[in-house]
Amino acid sequence: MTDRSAVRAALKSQRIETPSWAYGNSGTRFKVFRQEGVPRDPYEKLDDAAQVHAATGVAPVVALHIPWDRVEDYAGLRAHAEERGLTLGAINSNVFQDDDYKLGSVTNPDPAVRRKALGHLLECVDIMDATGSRDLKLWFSDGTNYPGQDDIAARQDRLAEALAAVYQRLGDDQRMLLEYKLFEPAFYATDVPDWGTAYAHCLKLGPKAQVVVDTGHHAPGTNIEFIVAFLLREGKLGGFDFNSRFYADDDLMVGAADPFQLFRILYEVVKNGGLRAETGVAFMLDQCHNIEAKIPAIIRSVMNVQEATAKALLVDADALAAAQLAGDVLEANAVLMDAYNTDVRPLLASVREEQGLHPDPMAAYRASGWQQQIVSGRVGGEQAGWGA
Ligand code: PSV
Ligand code: MN
Ligand code: MN
Repeated sequence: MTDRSAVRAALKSQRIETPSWAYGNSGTRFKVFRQEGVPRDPYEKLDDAAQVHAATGVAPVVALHIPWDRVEDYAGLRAHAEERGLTLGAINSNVFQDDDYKLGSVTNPDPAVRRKALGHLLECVDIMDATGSRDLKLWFSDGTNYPGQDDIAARQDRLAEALAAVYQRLGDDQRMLLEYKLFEPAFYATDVPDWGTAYAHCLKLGPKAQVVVDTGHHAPGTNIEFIVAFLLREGKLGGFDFNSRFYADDDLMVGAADPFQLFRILYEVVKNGGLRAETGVAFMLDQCHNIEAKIPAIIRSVMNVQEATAKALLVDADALAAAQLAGDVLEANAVLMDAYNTDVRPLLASVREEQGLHPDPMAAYRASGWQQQIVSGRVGGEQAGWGA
């Protein structure tokens, strides 16, 4: 039997970090569809994030992407967040949008480009000092398109050198999260293509370097929950970039394409202690809402993570352990599936009511009138956008 009060407490204490870029306009390389009422600057993105937190009660942290969220005064941005009950989360570096980075950033054969990229990463740590952020999230688009284009091992040396310089600069309470991705934009060899590469670099760097698992960054069929269990066991899982995918890095709403996979991942998180705050596992979203309304899509995503977490918490650990010990394959599988097949929506509704929230976050947002307010109020100026 699972302890229902412990389940309720765990659901109340989970924190889900939303990405600033999900509030802005986004699209594919074919077209960005503009939406009415979209934020015009990072301050308005935080205003929208505050609505997601108001509706769900579990999303008080917002990740920033630099330079997309560049402002003059980061302490002022932090104050703006705090006035709305938010804190600023991971600072996502961006060394993938300048012409200079055509052949790579920190792995570029040209030392001048490498210096420029490292300068940006160090600037991101300065920004963390001002925003109070704990995490620097590093994703490198670096890689090659053609065999022979560059020396694979030399690129690893250059990467290690840059990572070590950034690691040196981190404060005592700051971490760096290294994100891997199989391919795109590099199509032949990506410099950080998988968890093994990220893990090996983080292991050499030390305890403040951790791996981040973006759920959209694997080959089809990859067993992501295995990676999660392994990294947690090694104390090297820094967090997630949650999203879902049908084909490649689709950045669709988490839990939309494969809710069973999300459950399996969260079961490994729960089982291996990753829900405990002291493990530092960050539950971040990394999504784009190209055709659907953005704030409700982010609320839905938060709910999807909560539902998968609730199901994972409901797994009867004693019954599962007994079945596993007995070698009862079918029973062990049935215990897991029982939890997955439970409708946890009433449980989550009652947890929310206990927290003084509306039982249905989507309805709460609809009733708030915020959408109408931003559509009529945010006219003029440039809408903030992904890649802007
Ligand atoms: C790269 O595909 C990525 O997942 C990284 O996290 C980037 O920072 C982010 O997407 C940009 O949307
Ligand atoms: Mn990501
Ligand atoms: Mn991605």
